[in-house]
Amino acid sequence: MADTGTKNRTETAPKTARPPLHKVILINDDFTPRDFVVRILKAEFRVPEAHANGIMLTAHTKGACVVAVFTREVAEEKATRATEIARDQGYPLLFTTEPEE
Ligand code: TYC
Repeated sequence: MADTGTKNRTETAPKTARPPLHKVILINDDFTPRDFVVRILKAEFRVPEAHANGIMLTAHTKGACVVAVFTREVAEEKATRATEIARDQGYPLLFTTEPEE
C-alpha cells in the first residue's frame, strides 16, 4: 500500500494561534456630557443602555473604564472613530487602546 505518511504521527496539529486582543478604554474628562458618552457607547460599540451607563459612570468615578476587547486593528479603528465623532461635536472625549495581558 502506498505510504501516505500519516501513520505513527507523534506530533499533534499546532493550535490555531489567536490574535492578541486589545482593550478599548474610555477616559474621563470634565467637559463631555454624560448622555453624550452613553450615546457614543451605544452607537459605536453596540453597548446596551444599562451597560453603557455603567461604563460611563465607572470612567467618571475612576478615571477610565474598559469598554470592550477586539483585535488590535478593530480596537484602534473603533477608538479613533469614536474619538473623532466626539471631536466633531466639540468634546474632548478620548478612547485609547492597550494590549490585553
Ligand atoms: N465627567 C463627565 C461629566 O461630569 C462625564 C464623563 C464620563 C466624561 C465619562 C467622559 O469618559 C467619560 N460631565
